[in-house]
Amino acid sequence: MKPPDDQAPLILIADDEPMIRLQLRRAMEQEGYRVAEAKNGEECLAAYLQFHPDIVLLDAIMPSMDGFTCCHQLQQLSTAQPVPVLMITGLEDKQSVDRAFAVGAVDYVTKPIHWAVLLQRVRRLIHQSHLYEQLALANQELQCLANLDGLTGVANRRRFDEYLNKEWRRLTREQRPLSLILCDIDFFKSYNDAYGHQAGDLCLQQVARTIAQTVKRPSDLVCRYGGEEFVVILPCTDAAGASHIAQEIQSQLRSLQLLHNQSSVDAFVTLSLGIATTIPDFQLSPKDLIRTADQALYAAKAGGRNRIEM
Ligand code: GH3
Ligand code: MG
Ligand code: MG
Ligand code: MG
Repeated sequence: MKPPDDQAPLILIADDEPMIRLQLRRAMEQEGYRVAEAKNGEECLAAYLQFHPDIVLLDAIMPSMDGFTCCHQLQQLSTAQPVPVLMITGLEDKQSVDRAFAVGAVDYVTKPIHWAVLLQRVRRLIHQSHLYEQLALANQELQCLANLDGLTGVANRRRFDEYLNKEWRRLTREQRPLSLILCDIDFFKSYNDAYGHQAGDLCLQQVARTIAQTVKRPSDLVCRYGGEEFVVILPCTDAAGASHIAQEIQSQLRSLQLLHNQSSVDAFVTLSLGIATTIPDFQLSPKDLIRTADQALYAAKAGGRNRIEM
């Protein structure tokens, strides 16, 4: 008999007959699995929430909550992953089999138990359940990457749209302000021409990092809006707050002293910044806020660059 370690798969056994539970426990422990037990459906649900087993071996007929109801409720607990339930029951009729699969069971074994078959099925279900978990994790990572800009590591345009819409709806409900700061590097075309495209990319990375480090709240989001444009979403921030942050971005970037000998406003890389603030409501849309920030940015460019307009 393999001693169970605390990494071993955990099997939850739910059956009202103590003898069956004992036999199942012995068979599972012999394979090196850990075991938890429940006497009925209610206990099974509680044990599932407490222990998060890898799979559930579930009897169909039990007093109070039966296996069908329990299986159905188990599937409602997690939206991420179906709970792997293997029904073990004396019921052999088609109706019971169909009902078990209809409530979410993934496998069905009849009593008297054919032990070799049961063990193979348990092994396969555990394997599948682990694959499913790995897939879910990989998917999460992909989701995360799909929201980031490859060059600078800040959020991309797609994430910007998604987050702005979400915060717009929230702040419409809460009637609190939302600010945007649109930042555009001054004379960046001539920066590329003077220092080369690779240096340009490095410059974009440094500007992105500077903005990201200046912005402090967890709810603030820095995004790459376009080529050399960045946008900061500042929920629950009024015009004065946004203006303060814009000045801070400007001065932090200035202190980096990134040389730009083709700029006619400074010896270093500078930004023009446009701020827009509103209390979102149903008459307006995020597009209006973006347009206002864009107009402010345009005014900053027209007014001589290296400045903030709102
Ligand atoms: P302005 O002060 O009016 O903003 O002038 P500008 O030269 O910055 O503006 P313009 O829109 O004419 O040029 C933007 C430049 O940004 C052009 C493009 O070559 C450069 N650019 C855009 N994306 C990237 C990128 O990913 N890497 C590099 N190195 N350059 C980029
Ligand atoms: Mg029973
Ligand atoms: Mg631009
Ligand atoms: Mg520019």
